Amino acid sequence: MAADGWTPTLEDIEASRNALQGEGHGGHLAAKALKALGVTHVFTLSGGHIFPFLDGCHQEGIRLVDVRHEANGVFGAEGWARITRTVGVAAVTAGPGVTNVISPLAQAAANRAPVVVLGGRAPAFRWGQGSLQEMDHVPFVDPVAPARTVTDTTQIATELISTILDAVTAPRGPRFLDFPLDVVFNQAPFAWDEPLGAEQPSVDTGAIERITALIANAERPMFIAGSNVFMDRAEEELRRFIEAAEIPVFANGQGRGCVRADHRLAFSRARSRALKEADLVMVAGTPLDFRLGFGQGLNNLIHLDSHPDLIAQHVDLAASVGAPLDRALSALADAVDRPADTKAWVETLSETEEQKRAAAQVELTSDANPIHPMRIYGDLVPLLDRDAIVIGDGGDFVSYAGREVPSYEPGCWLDPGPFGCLGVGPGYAMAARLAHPDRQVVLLYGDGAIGFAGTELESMVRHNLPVVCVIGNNGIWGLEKHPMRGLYGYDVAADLRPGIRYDQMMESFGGRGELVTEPGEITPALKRAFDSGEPTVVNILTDPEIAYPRSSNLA
Ligand SMILES: Cc1ncc(C[n+]2csc(CCOP(=O)(O)OP(=O)(O)O)c2C)c(N)n1
Ligand SMILES: [Mg+2]
Repeated sequence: MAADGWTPTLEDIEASRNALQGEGHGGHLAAKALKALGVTHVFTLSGGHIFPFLDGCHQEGIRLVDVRHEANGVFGAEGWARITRTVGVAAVTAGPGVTNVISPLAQAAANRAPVVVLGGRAPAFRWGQGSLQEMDHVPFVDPVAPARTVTDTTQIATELISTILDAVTAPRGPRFLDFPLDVVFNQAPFAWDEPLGAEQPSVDTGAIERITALIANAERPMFIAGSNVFMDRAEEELRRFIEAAEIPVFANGQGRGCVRADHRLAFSRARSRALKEADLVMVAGTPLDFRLGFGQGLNNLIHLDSHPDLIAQHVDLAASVGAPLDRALSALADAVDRPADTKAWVETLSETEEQKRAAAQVELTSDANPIHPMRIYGDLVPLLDRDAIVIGDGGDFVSYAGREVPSYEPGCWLDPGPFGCLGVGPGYAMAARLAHPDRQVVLLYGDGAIGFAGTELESMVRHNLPVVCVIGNNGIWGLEKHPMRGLYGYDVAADLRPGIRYDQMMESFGGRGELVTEPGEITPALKRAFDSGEPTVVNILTDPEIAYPRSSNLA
């Protein structure tokens, strides 16, 4: 779908009907249905079972983004979905093509990302006789992404349209359809049944009243904005609400940038202090999971999310609203008649924020050699445009980025989220650059993480997607090595070969490479990378002895 985040209405789809008449094989019918929904890109890796989809997309002018491993195609679709706030589509071949995408589907499920995967499938008319890659995918895909087999060529468009509308409607998430070879190669006229419009949950006005009463009595309220604030296009209403109520706001995941980092009510570093001292904690658009201490011990906890199914059941809530966040926050902004008196509280948080910011300067400007990973951010952040899209794939190196890279616009930050699957980077970054060809796209890459999907740097070059990939190359699985040492006094299975020339790997793929070993070389190398307009790896050797100061727990 279009990069400006258009989600089609039933009327839009109906209007496409006449433009998309005709007959075709099943793949062509599917491509017409995708086109009717405004889908412009499909991520894929070829295989005979899905030739009709590839042909259909080619005929209909849908861009195929072909990759080197199916997982990265589905990460691409997930990145597309989470950046454009519309459906991300991938097509994968039967058998191993499908088994290869379980991790990305599970990640899309954890992120509630509207991803639709089209799978090939051995022919129905020979089922049970041992066709190539014959396997019933549905029973093992279904637990991570609702899965169905399409059994009739004439139903392809109808099933695909209703599946996509289901995926993009809160509580959102990935869906899977597979298509037996005979069903997708057969011909049929293009037709679809009108999809049913989904009922949107309404905003509970009683809950809005309770929340405004709690706000009126609060002295130290805080608001945490998570990814569904962005997915529900609620950023304007969020800003209106926090300004009306004078509530300091912190961001989680894609909530970053929904209120710009330099807004007077936006905070990040004072978060743990705020969580400890707040007398009212409003969490919107993110689960109350390990990232928020499971919501335990928080005073007057309020949970808002896009759908009633997403509201936490494991903690006592002072109030909750399960409805689209643009509407919930709009109702709240309208209902707040006077701001809370939070002046002293906002000042306290500002002081903490400033102290922590000042304390970080030593590391951000460090001249140490080997390079301190923080120094990379000291040099990188001033080179970023306000709408740069920053993607994290790695351990400690990305944790530093989470602290140091500010977001000034919604949809500028993408990390794996709570499922934490390494290897997402190239898929997300390619999707970001395809969706926003005029913006800086930066992939922050651990040297461990690059091992999962590093050959996709070739896809990045082949598709001419000038992403700046910055590798924090410490020669270790840092986020595992240091905690293991802390726990057992030694570590095992945590080393990589130091100094690997990932820059040369990128050059061999036809892209640009830069090796950086001195702190003073970081800024010039990054500038050259941004100016080059070519996909570039900036391979920065960093100090393996530096461990991210970590307090979070696994459970
Ligand atoms: C698919 C997958 N496998 C393993 C892990 C566990 N894990 C999380 S962070 C990490 C280390 C990452 O190392 P690197 O990318 O080099 O970053 P660093 O911590 O060294 O900065 C590992 C192995 C994971 N999150 N995902
Ligand atoms: Mg590493």
